[in-house]
Amino acid sequence: MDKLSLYQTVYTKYPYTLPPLDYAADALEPYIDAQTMHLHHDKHHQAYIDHANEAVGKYPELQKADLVTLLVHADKVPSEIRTTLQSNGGGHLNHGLFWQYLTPGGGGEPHGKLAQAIAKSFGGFAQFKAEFETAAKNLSGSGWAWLCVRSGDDLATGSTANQDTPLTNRQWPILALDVWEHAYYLKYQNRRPEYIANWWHVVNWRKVEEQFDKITS
Ligand code: MN3
Repeated sequence: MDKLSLYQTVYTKYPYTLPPLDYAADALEPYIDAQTMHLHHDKHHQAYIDHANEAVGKYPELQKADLVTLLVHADKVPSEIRTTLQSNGGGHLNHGLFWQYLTPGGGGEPHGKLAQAIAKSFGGFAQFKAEFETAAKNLSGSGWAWLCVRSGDDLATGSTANQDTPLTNRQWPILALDVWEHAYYLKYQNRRPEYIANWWHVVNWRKVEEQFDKITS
């Protein structure tokens, strides 16, 4: 099966729509505050969607393709909207993943096959965590930190600038962390490391395990 299809959802069909959160905006307190969640989900994410819809709205032939396909095959997107779609379509896809991997009462450590793969790829959970944090902290400017499946059950941490997606490089994200300032500035100001440290408390490992199982099955 084409792994790309695992990232195609009802929300990545044109016209793109905002996936509702599975939890209340204040449910991730005190780690991620309600005001940030409202602005981030209802305003920032919606703006990416609006801009992506506006761009694709001019090209009926693109509307039949899933957004994931358009992002991975950017060469097939007219140059007039390529950058707009990369930023805004990418923003829509990335945020859709980000919300899924958050949950109140999250945190802890993964179990099962994912735990084994983390041990194999990084040496252990603590080593993985340190490597992921380094990727997130060292990213200069705006972007995302990722845990991705490379091939088989081999895992890697990494980052992308702006709204780029690891899917372009055929890496399969199973965990996403938004390190744009809009994701944390209201509560944490310039303290990105503190935001990252607190974000671990709301990671939805059950969802990450599920995605890992789908990608590797
Ligand atoms: Mn964001």
